Amino acid sequence: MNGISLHDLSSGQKASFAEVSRGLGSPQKELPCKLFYDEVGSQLFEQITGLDEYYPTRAELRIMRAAGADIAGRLGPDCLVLEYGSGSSVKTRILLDHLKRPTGYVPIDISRELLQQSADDLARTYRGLRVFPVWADYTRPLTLPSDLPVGKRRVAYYPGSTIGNFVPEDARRFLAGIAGVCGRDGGLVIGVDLKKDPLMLHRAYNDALGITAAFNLNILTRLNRELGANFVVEQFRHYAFYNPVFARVEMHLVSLSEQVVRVGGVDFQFERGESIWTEASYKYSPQEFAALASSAGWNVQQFWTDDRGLFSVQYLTVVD
Ligand code: AVJ
Repeated sequence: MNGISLHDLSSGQKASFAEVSRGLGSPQKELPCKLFYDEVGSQLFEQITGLDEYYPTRAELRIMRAAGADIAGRLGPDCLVLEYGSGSSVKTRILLDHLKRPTGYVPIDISRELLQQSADDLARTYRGLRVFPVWADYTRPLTLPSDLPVGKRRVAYYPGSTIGNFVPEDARRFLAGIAGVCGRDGGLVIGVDLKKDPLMLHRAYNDALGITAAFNLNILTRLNRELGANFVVEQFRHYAFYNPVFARVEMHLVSLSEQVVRVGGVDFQFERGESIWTEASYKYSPQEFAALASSAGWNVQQFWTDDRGLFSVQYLTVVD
């Protein structure tokens, strides 16, 4: 069975050599964190969400279960739901369980396999729900399918605190872009991880089982496969820490030796101890996020948090 057909923007397909060589060629080497999410990486991420130390997913799920009815009530009936980075769509189900007559659901994801699977699963569970999966790298401008149902309003769902992966200026631009996509009367339900004890953050990105390390290192295996690179994975160390100056967790892959790595026919020199910066995960105070949202054309209407104040789900509306 083929399942629902994907709207294929083919940008999520393969690591781009141009992007990778630009990143590895800069003084502080870096790789875009979207490269984590190949098939293996997406599975590793799913494992991360179940780890004892990784509090965000559980906290967000608890908030969604407690506030689901309230959220759906605020969104109102007949809305078209667009989800950025839908992944396994687990949290989406809580939203869909409460939403009144959604006119359609548009999951957008970079991982083809996960997108196909969850789109098919959702369509099977929610009989009558029109699902329009879009396979795309949503960090780039994208053209949505032209045949989307109209409904009363467009609302975006952006859970997981993936907004934290953008540096604040890019986050602002991205949020402003969503405001444009949703248009007048648009809404956004977004998961935002909050500032907290740095040791708790440290543990969340340095789990005892080493799943986060495997997730980080998998990016090198992917480049070996897709760009014919020759990274020796054992020659790199997963290194993650919370930087309170920038309020972000940084993940790096640190070279354990002086070495040369060939990627797509080009040599890249590594000093011993030199890092590739693979991810930033910004944490916000409620006030800071409200200011960021406001600079992007959104008003925070409602803020929900868990009993320990670790994570937040926020409902934003487009400023008119
Ligand atoms: C999916 C981006 C929210 O930043 O916490 C998990 C990804 N990285 N462990 C995060 C991630 C390392 C995650 N987000």
